[in-house]
Amino acid sequence: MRTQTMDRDWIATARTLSEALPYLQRYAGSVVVVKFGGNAMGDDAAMASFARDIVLMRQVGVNPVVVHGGGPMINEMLAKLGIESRFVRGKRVTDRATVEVVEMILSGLVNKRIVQAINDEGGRAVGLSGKDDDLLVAEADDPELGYVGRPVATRVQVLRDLFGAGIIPVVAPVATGREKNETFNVNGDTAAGAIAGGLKADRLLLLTDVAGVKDAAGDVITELDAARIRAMIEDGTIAGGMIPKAETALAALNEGVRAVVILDGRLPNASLLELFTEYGAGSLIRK
Ligand code: X2W
Repeated sequence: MRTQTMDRDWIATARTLSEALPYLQRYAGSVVVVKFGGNAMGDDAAMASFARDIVLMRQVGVNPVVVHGGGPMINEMLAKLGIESRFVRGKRVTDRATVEVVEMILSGLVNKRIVQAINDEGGRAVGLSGKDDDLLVAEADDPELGYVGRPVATRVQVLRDLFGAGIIPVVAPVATGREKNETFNVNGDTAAGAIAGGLKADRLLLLTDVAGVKDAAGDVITELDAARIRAMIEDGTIAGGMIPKAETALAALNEGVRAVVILDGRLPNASLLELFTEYGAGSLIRK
């Protein structure tokens, strides 16, 4: 609809678009892997807003890949089925009954919800899991954890094929194994890191529910290198749920990802803020 009322600052809107040009140029043709965690998913409005950001990225020539989690949704279904959940070092202890629920919820319910949200915003999303075309191959991480997988190989050609067709891949963190008929539950951050590594992505965005990596005083560190991350894990400044994210960042940088950003996915348009404005959201980690 056309309007000539200045009921909002249209001139500022136009200026914002103009100022984004250098960033749009910088990221055109790049590969950006976005980890969308279950805690960041929120309500339908938050889902739609996330989907819009992804569609916009694709529209301006970025090749986005969404790798999602869904821990809270798995918890809910396990509770309904009367199966107990236990976490060891941030990972779900996964027996045979649990891995079946994990695959159903992640590859089914959560994956299709995100695919649909992206399509509803005018994008073309296709959902897959690590089993599709052997995208993510894992082996048992730790005998104590059961069917929890540690990624040992990726086969990312299917993602490049989808990019070429203008399609946004949405990946559930369920992996296949080296033996026939194996299924592994992979932590969403770990899966996103492995896929970003396989693609040698330009950016891995880990959308979480905290503002970023914090120093001992509790302030967000906007830019840091791998050595500082390692030191902060060692001295305990990085603790709890930030440990797997920080370790994912280190592994991804090692495999050739250019930079990893840990940022608050609850901020409106968090990924656009990070990619297309001078304001870098969250913590940027480089080698
Ligand atoms: C996770 C997979 C889902 C996930 C789980 O079973 O909950 C392991 O813990 P969020 O929402 O990103 O936490 N897998 C091994 O990572 O979900």
